[in-house]
Amino acid sequence: MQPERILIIGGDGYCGWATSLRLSRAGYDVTILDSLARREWDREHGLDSLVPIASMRRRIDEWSRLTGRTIRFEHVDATDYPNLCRVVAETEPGAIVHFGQQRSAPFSMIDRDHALRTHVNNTVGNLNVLWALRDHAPQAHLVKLGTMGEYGTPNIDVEEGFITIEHNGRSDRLPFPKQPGSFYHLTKVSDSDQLYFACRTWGLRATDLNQGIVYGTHTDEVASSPALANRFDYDHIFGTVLNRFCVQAALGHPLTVYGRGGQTRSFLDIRDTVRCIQIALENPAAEGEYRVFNQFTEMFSVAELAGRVSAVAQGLGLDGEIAHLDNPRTEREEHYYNCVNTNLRSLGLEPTPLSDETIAGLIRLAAEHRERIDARLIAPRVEWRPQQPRALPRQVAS
Ligand code: NAD
Ligand code: USQ
Repeated sequence: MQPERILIIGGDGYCGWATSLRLSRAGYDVTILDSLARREWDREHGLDSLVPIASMRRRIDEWSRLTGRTIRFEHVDATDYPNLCRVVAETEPGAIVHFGQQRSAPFSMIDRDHALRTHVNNTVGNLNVLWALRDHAPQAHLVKLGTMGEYGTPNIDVEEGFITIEHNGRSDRLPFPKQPGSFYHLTKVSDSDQLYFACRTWGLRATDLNQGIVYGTHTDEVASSPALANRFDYDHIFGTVLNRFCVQAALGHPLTVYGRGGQTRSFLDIRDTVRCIQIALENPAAEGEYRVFNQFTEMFSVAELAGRVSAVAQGLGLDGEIAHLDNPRTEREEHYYNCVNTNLRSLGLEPTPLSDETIAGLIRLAAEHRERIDARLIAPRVEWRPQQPRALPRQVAS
């Protein structure tokens, strides 16, 4: 039997690269489509991965040399509809995994331009993927990366995508209310609506993976050669909280807790990200089905995470100091938070809990690459509510 062909959009990124290698190793015939926009955004903002990452060509050659397996690469932007359709038609995928979006909340809040770029990139890209599926691969299973942040922090338990509501004596199962916390998170809400509509209307099959915050970097495959290394972001735009805290601890920089740190979020190890994607692929949605899996394994407040990292850092002879900064974001710092995550568990996910060994490993990794850390990139600079009035747009001012 031919191996299942799979198209991975955004396969050069943090989650996408680790997943591409895992699926290739598992026997899937992998094609990566990526615009390499993320590398460009890094250059534009003076950022760089803590761990050096090889070019896409070098990555793929190294994988082929080590395993004898081929991964094809298409340097295409999902917003370029003709080329996206060409790749989908040529690949004839059994499934498409869509990671390929601008994924930083702070990036989307820098100014109107960044909010707009995020919306065009993510929303047009997602619409294009749906139309390309409809017209060129209608049987393919779409596995789309959403985010737990779509739900916000409601004062009730967060269900997996849908909630049964009783109203005026009638009852219905309806999409769970969404209260996203940034223009980036808003794009994911729009994507979810688009997916649900496309499944209802055209009979597409889709799994929306509402993923929590990913931490870590190593999976067996990316750890097998420096040329296969995964990116690891620590800066104030793309770095996520736990990864950032570990780099800060290694540097002797106080851990940057925003506000009181009672903000609670969902988390998972990148090793579980790749397992979850594989589980979703092995158990595809039915024709016309739109389903949502909450993809996380544990919930922590930011203050709890800072405490965990601080304790491990001190055990390694580091300061592990914790600082409470004025919160640059508009978000609740104390709130109820309890999210359901039974769908992936019931399909066989065995969670990897956050361990002190994992935290220590990340601190050591950061120490190893200490000379690459730019301490100026740590303090948050993007304000959700800027204090200063902005200048008029240029066309008006001149
Ligand atoms: P990343 O920035 O490391 O990777 C995204 C990749 O997509 C990059 O290689 C980029 O070049 C590519 N890309 C972006 N726009 C594209 C376009 N229009 N066409 C083609 N390629 C494009 O991000 P990541 O951390 O790997 O996140 C992957 C997905 O998972 C995103 O959709 C993100 O919203 C979601 N997610 C990430 C996290 C996390 O903690 N990293 C948590 C929840 C959800
Ligand atoms: N935070 C700090 N200190 C820091 C960085 C962050 O206190 O130095 C706080 C933030 O205020 C926020 C929480 O930590 O309350 C999480 O922030 P984050 O930057 O780690 O995560 P977020 O902006 O939510 O975005 C990340 C990914 C995004 C993904 C999302 C999953 O960048 O792609 O969608 O996590 S979720 O949060 O479930 O929506």
